[in-house]
Amino acid sequence: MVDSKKSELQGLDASAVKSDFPLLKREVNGNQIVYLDSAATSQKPQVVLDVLNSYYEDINANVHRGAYKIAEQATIAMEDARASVRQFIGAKSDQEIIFTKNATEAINLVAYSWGRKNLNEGDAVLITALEHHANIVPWHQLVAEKGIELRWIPLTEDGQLDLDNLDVLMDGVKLVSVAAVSNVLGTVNPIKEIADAAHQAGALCLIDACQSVPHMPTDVIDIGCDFLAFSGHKMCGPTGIGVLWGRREILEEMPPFLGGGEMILNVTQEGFTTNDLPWKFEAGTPPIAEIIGLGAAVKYLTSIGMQNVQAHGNELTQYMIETLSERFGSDLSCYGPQDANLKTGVFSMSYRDIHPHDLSQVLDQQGICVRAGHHCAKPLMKLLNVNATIRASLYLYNEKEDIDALVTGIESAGKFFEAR
Ligand code: C6P
Repeated sequence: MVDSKKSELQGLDASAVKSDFPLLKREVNGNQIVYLDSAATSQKPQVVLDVLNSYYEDINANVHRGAYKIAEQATIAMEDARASVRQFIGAKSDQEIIFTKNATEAINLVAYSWGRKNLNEGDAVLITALEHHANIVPWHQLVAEKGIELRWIPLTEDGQLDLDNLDVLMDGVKLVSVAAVSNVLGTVNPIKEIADAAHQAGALCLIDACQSVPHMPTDVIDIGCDFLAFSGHKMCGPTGIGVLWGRREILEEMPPFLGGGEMILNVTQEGFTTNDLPWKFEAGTPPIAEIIGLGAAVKYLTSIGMQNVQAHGNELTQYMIETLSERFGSDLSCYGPQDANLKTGVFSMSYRDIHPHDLSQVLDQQGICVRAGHHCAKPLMKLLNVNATIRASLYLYNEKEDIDALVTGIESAGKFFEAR
């Protein structure tokens, strides 16, 4: 099915891909929906919806427990999904793939387990000025609890990481934790270079890959990081499922995060022993359907080809940059790099003096879904000197027509507010 939608050379047929996503067929406020909020969450293809349904209809049972047929089938389906995820990110072993609720929980797992064991007063954690709150607040908590220092890599004028003083910033750092792609600016960060610098300084490196894994090929060995966190719901999978990948030797040394069933080998009145990886970090009944759904999402993306997804994203990003500057000139400020080679299809904007929430409401009347607000990146908003922006974000099912619809929508919103 999907094979016909991919060109062996490059690119994909977005219109054919779009037809895989039932929600994109609906109308909103009397208009065909134009979904431009995939950085918040992506839509789900029929194959993922079908797998969720068939789990509940055919093999719904708890995993790693029952010795009966459907329990066995559910366990196999879940562990098969783990293997698909492992392959998708180039990891060496299924034992390194830990299922969490989302990327937020994956980063918190590292902060609670590795951080509380290895960080002490005076140790530094280095993050960047463009991080999502999920990669800020867990470290703030360790500042309060353990007296660690939180350091920030600054940004250049055009929203790239300013790495000029990286050597100085690395001094005394135990962990560098960086987003691969900014959820506000779309900036693609040089994570290989940063992981390398972290290791040279004797630090570990965590990559928040929430906005990169859905959009480009990922290979944890090639990146050279120690941890990688991402969410299933931004990559065609269900909500409620995320992944922490970690290097096995590091995970082995980490204490469990949550305690309960599944994460133990033995429990007595005196204490407990922990299960093997990855279950040591998966306390309680896992989100079985969601894990299986994520496996289906990964297979779907793989069948299209992540090179093709990336190439399509680049093409749309280039088109968006050109179209916005041609049509709006200085009426529209677009934050972050304005070079398609330096960013993904995430566009945070201010249009004239129209408040982003007002603008998004007028766009909604035309069926156009964008996000308005601080995008869970308040330190970055402060640097940009704004309280909120309007953000349009693209994915594999978007077409140039969607960008044209956004442009027309912004123009008509401009006229609407002019007339008031
Ligand atoms: N960003 C956005 O609209 P969760 O909520 O755990 O699935 O993902 C957290 C997260 C972590 N890092 C980055 C870079 C992210 O973009 C996100 C989620 C969404 O931008 C929801 S706030």
